[in-house]
Amino acid sequence: MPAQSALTHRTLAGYLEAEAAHDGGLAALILAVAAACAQISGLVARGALSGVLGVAGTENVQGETQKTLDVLANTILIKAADASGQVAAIASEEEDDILAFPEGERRGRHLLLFDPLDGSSNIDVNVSIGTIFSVLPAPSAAHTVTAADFLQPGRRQLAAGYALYGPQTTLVLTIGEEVATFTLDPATGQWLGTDIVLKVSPSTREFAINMSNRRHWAEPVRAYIDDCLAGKDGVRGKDFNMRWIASMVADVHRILNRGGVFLYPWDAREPDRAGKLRLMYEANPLGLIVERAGGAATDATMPILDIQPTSLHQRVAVVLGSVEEVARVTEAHRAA
Ligand code: AHM
Ligand code: MG
Repeated sequence: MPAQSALTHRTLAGYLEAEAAHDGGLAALILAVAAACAQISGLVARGALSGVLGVAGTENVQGETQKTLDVLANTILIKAADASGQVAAIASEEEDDILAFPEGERRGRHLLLFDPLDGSSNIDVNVSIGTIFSVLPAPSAAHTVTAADFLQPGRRQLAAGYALYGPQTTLVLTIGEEVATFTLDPATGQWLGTDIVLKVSPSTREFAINMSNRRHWAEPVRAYIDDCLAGKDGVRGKDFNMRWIASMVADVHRILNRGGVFLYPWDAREPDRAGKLRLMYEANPLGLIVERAGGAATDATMPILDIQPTSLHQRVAVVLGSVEEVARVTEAHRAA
């Protein structure tokens, strides 16, 4: 059950003033990103009426067809971050290269990363989607930021968050030690703190995986899921439920509220690729939030947050959620 906290109806600005008092630039950047998310939420809510459905007709660096909303959300976030005056450079899932201010024009001390629209396959079918973001420290030297400056392990993130555009628009943010939740009031455009403290329960009876890929999985994943499916009659001795929203933000949000384990493992369809999801834009921010909420996040061998990134758009296998299940999957891989 979600616990109660003293956050009720405190504005995001008020929360940041208290939590990030030592770093006004970071607070201003998060407020700018949150305002961009509120704008995206407005477009999402109006759907066909705001002309955001359908494909843009372009491809991103990963060879994926961009949806209209992928491109719009990307532009809105870049403009907001730029206007905040708090970023030294930006990396986006939808941009081939980083966007950096040239030497001499550099402003903020932060690197901003985002997946502007997570769960793109759900846009046109009116299912929950989201925006994921994180902030890393910029190098202190005055040189123009390069992609190499972004290659910092997830543990170095100064803040991470997501906006979930579902029945309600929710902002989940970690800055400091706790994970805080805000709800967008569409009447005023304000983000208001809600009285929910997200906590991932250590054990669970619910898993999330795209089952249609079963035949492509490595043996430890297949064995783990088969054991869950065997339920009471199998070695686990308990029945499991399954959910798969195909929006990582929405699956993670459920896990933060009621526990569960999420897997997007390596599979044999593209054996040279570590996984489908992106380390810098998806796994690191959500991994930090899940860890801070008492859960665990690994690539099936080691904590996501300890991975030393080697490239900006790097893929990674992801196992995250309730610690007992993540440990079980991770140990099975180590033993294999
Ligand atoms: P996206 O960022 O292009 O939307 O892709 C990431 C999404 C995740 O949100 C989700 O967990 C996964 O892709 C769904 O993949 P699949 O369509 O294979 O189920
Ligand atoms: Mg995504």
